[in-house]
Amino acid sequence: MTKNLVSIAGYDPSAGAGVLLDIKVFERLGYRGFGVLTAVTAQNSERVDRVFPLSARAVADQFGRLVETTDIAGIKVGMIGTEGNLAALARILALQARIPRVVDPVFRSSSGAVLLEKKAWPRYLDVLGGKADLITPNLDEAEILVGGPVRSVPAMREAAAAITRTSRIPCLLKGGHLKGKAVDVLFDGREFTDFEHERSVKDVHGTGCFLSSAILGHMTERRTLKEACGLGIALVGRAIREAVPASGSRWTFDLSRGPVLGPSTGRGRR
Ligand code: PXL
Repeated sequence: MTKNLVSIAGYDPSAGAGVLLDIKVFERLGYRGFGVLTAVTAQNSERVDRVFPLSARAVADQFGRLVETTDIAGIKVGMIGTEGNLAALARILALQARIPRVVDPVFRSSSGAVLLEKKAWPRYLDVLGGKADLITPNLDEAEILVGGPVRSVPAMREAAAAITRTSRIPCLLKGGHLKGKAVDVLFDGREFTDFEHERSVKDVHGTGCFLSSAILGHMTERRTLKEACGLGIALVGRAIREAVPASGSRWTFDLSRGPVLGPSTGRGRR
């Protein structure tokens, strides 16, 4: 049986990020993708113009009706929008402890638009504490979560451990924008793993969404967290190399071509 994965995130009509991208990643990996919207955005490949959050009731009911008839194997959370939706998400995730849950703390877009209202930032780790199996901040988001600069690999290790201590969630801290080498640091609650990778010369929209979705897929395959992160990082690297120009200096993923990429290949289902 094909596994069902759910993205709970924002709607980006340009499909460069958010629920639309997540579902494409799930399906290219061989899963069935489902989506629960937290907010609608008006944006294009250059900037997020406006955010229209949905109510916490709308989020809870979308998810509630979906799981009444769909057996889900994993959940990924991206853009949340509001403090009310953060609380709704905490209730949803707490009831799904038997499946892998990845939370990607999306606070603002690369163009600076606020994607989670600011008053919720300091509460993020507390509210979601113990209710997910991986959290995937980038350097900017880690600085917001720990309240100080995170600009080197040792500082990344310290920040990842601090985030896990506060949230009781293993942390993959993405260092793609680090000066010098590009390295992501995983703290699984016991040990650190560094994933060094090529620095992207392309400014690709949605890499965080892509990565957390790909890692979730691999987590549902009974991989260790370390293996799932390594596979997800390798996959997003490949997708970045194959990304296509969007507009200006920005690039976007093109998942319309090519074979199924992931763990569900080779099982004779396709
Ligand atoms: O890449 C972060 C992100 C996530 N989700 C949605 C977005 C963005 C960035 O613009 O619009 C819906």
